[in-house]
This record gives sequence, C-alpha cells and structure tokens, in this order.
Amino acid sequence: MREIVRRYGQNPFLTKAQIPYPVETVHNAAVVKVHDKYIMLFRSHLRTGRSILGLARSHDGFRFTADPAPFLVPEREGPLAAYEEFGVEDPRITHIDGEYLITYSAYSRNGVRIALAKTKDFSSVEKVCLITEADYRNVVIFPEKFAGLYARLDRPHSEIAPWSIWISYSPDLRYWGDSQLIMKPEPYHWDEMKIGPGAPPIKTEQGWLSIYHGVFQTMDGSVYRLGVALHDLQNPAKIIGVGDSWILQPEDPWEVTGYVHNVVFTCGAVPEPDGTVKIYWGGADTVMCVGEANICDLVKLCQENGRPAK
Ligand code: BMA
Repeated sequence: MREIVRRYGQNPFLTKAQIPYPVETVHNAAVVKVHDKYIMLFRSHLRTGRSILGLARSHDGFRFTADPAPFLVPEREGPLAAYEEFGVEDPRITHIDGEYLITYSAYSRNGVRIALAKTKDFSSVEKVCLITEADYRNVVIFPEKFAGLYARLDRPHSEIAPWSIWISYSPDLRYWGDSQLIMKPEPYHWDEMKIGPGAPPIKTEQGWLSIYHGVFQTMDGSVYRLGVALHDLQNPAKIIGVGDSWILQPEDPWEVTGYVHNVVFTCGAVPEPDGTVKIYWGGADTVMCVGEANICDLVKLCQENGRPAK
C-alpha cells in the first residue's frame, strides 16, 4: 500500500548532537514558514528531566541549524514562575494578525497548564499569560478568527469524558469561553485511549484540516499515532469527518525506541503552495522527523473513509 505520509530519507533530521548547548532530546517541535524560511521551536529534555524550548532555522524545511542558545525557558520570577518550575514543553505556533502566537505546556507542582507567548520575528519573545487552568495540554489556535473571535482546540482531562478534543473562543486571547467537546476517542480503535490536537489547523477548500494524535494502550505501554479530522470552514466546532485510519505510526527504529518508545507526536505542519504538507513529528520523544503528504489525500481520508467525531 502507498504510504499517505512519505518519510524524509534522512530522518531523524535533528538530534541532540546538532544542538550547541547540552540537551538530551530534540522533539515535539512547532514549525512555521516565515518569508520562505522555516523556523522551528523544539523541545529538549535537560539532564534534570525537565524541558526547555530551542529554535532552529532552515531554508528548505529539512536541514535545520539550531541557534546558539535556548529560545524559551522557565520563568524564575513573576506570575509565571510558579507554573513553569518543572519545564516548558510541546510548543505550537500560529500566525495571525501579523504576529506569531506560541502556545506551550507549562509544568509545575500545580499541574500542567498552557501559556501563551508572542513574537513578531523570533528574535525576541514576550510571554503573555497562562490561558488555561490545570490539566490542559495541546492548545492549537486557528490562524483565522470566527465572528471576530479567536478559536482554539485543546485537550482538558476529565475522568468522565477522558482526553477528548474541545473548542473554545476568545475576544482577546486571554479570556476563553463558549467551550464545547467536539471529538472523542473511538472505543476499540487505534485512538481509543486518548486524543489531542497536534498541528494548528490548516485551511483547505473543503474545511480545516487538523492533524491530531491518538493513543492506544497495549500490554507493552502506549502507542502514539497521528490521524486527521476535517472541521467545517465557517463553524470549526462542527467536524465533517475523522479519518478512520491513522496516517502515521511508529515504524522507524528511532520512533520505536528512545526516551519513550513507540511515539510519533506532532506539534506542527507546514502547508506548501504545491498542495503538499510537511508534517513534523518527534520520534520516541528523542529526535525530530519529517514527512510529506498530499493535503487532498488527507482531506479525502476524512471525507471518504471517515467516522463521526463522537
Ligand atoms: C504526552 C506528552 C508528549 C509526549 C507523549 C509521549 O503525554 O507528554 O509530550 O510526546 O506523551 O511520551
């Protein structure tokens, strides 16, 4: 069978050996195209087991060079300090209104929350505020507003409706509301244990394409795979279809074995003018990998081989 995601021949394309400061991993990176150059924010574990975010740049989306110093590290003073003490993880980037919005997980003894930072050019970064309470991860902001409101997908945790995808809206990026659960894990399916937003949604003529991760629990631990869902263009709370089969699963040795085995986890994908999309994923929470897919194949999977979202 032809693979829907074509892996880059030189994966893993970024590893700790290429980072000019001491880190143990390079994974779960957000990527955006800024004036024909690619900017990547990647997560790295330090030897404390806590994470920071680094920046790498590329001309072709495949060969990246890391900046000499980390880009975003836990705050030591001020209102964020108490919530970033255990590290910053899994960034996502959305370009909207001339700014790049960065959402990331902030870990502390008070739980995991999502924080928002902003930059215009990636030469400096301004941390804005925390935008969730505890027990949230995987916030992706849509690159357009809906009826004047920002929209985001996120993944709160609840024992009653475990690890489902929700949407909420905000007039100012700080205060979020009108929350609705829009997509649930599917029982006895590759994503039955938990799902979470991956890359910020990509606009297509048929709808917003969302690449998400789904987890299946086995006797040998969890397996993280990637899937796709298509959201209505005008009303992103409405899901047209969820691709019934995964688009990527751990297969290469560096996806099967590493810091956490059997993981492919995405925080970013870059649509290209030729109708392809570069999907970036962390392999086994250790290295960065990339592959390409045709956007129309991913959309078709949701439309023609789809399942309801809940
Ligand atoms: C999730 C997050 C991700 C990680 C994944 C696999 O819960 O912690 O950052 O990639 O587990 O370990």
